[in-house]
Amino acid sequence: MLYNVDISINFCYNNKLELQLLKVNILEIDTRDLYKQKAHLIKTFQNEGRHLQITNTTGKLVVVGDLHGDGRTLHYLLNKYFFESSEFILLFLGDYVDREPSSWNNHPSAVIDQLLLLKHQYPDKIFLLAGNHDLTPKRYVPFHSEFWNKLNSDYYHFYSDVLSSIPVVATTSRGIACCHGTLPLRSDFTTFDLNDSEWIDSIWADYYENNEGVSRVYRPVRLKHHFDQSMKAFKSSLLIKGHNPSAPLLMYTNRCITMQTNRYYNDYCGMHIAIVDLTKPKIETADDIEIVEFGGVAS
Ligand SMILES: [Mn+2]
Repeated sequence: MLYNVDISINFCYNNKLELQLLKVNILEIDTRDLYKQKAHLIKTFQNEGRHLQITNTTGKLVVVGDLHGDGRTLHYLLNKYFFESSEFILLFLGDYVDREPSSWNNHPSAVIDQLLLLKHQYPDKIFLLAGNHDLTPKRYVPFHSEFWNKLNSDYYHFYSDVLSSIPVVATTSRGIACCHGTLPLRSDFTTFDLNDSEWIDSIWADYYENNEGVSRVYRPVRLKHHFDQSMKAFKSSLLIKGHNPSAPLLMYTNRCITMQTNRYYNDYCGMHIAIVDLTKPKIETADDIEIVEFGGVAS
């Protein structure tokens, strides 16, 4: 399938609604090649494992939170941090599908298609982690998904097979762990099978500062002692995660960052990315990295 999506970027750098039109652009996405690469993509992800280890000690790592179909934001980031400089590698924290702009209703896969094409082209520079929306709704908690519900069975199997093979946790060699919802409580996995509840629970769960009010939430709850246990298991000091737009940006004395990077939640929690200098010998807290807040991207 060959299709076009409008990725015109109206970007404002501050919160004063000062919009600056940066680029009017139509992106052509050709998925014919992508569908032929299914086996190769699955193999690439399987080789990374559920626990992806980023061993680079040069350059910068840009960590991007939930995109939720926000192709304009993706293209702003790719233009700024990928196509124009070779010093960056990009890690995406999952939830690529659903909640895309209504004008994209006919192409709800535009963001994930683009990311998979990039992964195929630059396997050592583009890294993807799984979010709960990227796994088929029948896994663990059924939820309404605009993306999965619209796919015919051929496409359904392509995305289901490819997305269910991507890593769940990433760590760098200098103290950073990244995931979608929470880290698993242990790191010694012997199975790649996502049906292992430890994987699925961790993708769906949220961290809380304390027990207050958590009895009302339906997703698995993780508290500080879970966080400490997981961070020890994954030998990390700082966690960068997405998933929960209600979580504070910083928790656990600046050792847990929660970000969204899409316009859908912009009014709610803003949009952030994290930039990690991979040459730094040791990362302890959020103070050791750069968190960039967007002013907003107009629809
Ligand atoms: Mn999520």
